[in-house]
Amino acid sequence: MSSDALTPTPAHKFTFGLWTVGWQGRDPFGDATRPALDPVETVQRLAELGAYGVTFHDDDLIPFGAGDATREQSVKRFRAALDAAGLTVPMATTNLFTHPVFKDGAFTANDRDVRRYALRKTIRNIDLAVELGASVYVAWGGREGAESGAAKDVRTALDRLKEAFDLLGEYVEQQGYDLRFAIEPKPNEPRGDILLPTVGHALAFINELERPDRVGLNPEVGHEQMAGLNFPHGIAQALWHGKLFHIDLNGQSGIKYDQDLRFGAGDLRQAFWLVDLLETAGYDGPRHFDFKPPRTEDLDGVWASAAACMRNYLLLAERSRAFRADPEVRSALAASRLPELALPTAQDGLAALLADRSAFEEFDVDAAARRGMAFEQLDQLALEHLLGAR
Ligand code: XLS
Ligand code: MN
Ligand code: MN
Repeated sequence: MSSDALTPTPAHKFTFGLWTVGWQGRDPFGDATRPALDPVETVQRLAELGAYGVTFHDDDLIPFGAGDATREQSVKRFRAALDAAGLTVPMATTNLFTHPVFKDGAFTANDRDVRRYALRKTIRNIDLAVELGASVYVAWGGREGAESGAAKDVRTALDRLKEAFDLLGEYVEQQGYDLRFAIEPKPNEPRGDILLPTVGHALAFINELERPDRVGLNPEVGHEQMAGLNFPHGIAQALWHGKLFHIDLNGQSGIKYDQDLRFGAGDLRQAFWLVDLLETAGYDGPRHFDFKPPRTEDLDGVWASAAACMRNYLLLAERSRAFRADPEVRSALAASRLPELALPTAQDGLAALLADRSAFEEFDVDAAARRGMAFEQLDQLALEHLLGAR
């Protein structure tokens, strides 16, 4: 494996949220274990590590409630740092969850004033996102949900959620912005149950919007895995619908709280299949890391963890290339009848299918049932490539 293939460069399109390396380690049981990071330093350090860009919530960059002067100053410093480091801002998002005003949600808060405020807060940051060059705007509705049954009328809340995306789409269109929205599903945390809990729920919701073409997904590895779902399968379906607008890469070990481990930690086999999919399916968006360096780490550990996210992605990409290039894998794929799955089931149409006695009347069901699928040999080859044994 050449060391070049493992050196991150901007061409790999690795991006990080300011809030990821900037996480101070505050959790429900403990205080911060690390000092705050200046976004300017984050930009410099990420550029040194080979990243392509940074992303942010409005409040990561400009303290909540700051006056115009502080706002301008923060943006000016950030922009100067980006220019000096050559980093891009492909995506931005809104913090609609930290301030107590959002305790019952933002776009779906029962309190109408809060909903109107949330839309204005989002629109203000959309202007900044576009100014900084973003083409994707993420919407994670962490507080859109409930802990108890009667507290949220889910069907009405979905009306309000649709209303919000329709208004935001109208605004973006009115301004002539080249900006698409990416909904980020999550099953729970911080709310007991969050609306649009999985990729599938969000895909169905998008179809009900006024401007479905402008809205896609930003799935996060750990979020689907918190629901026990197969992340690469979810991503494959998002790609199939043309809806993978962005992606949040991290690690998660099974069904528990949102761990946000560095990419490659947690479920390594799913990480392998995910990279294999992204690299072979032609996904060309940012590889965005949304992780939290554990609170055990000092700042050196933070940068080591960020570097490891990129290195693990590149290692897995290299393992995927080796897997796909192996002649034994090609034969194993054929033995498992993958090429056959790509053939239409009834290429001559329904009438031909109905007239084909070999398809039913003369079909040897027992013989077909006896045929092994050879999946174990194929999967073992994948495992050996993943382990570096081939
Ligand atoms: C939280 C989400 C959040 C979004 C951006 O679980 O992952 O960080 O990605 O608001
Ligand atoms: Mn997460
Ligand atoms: Mn995320």
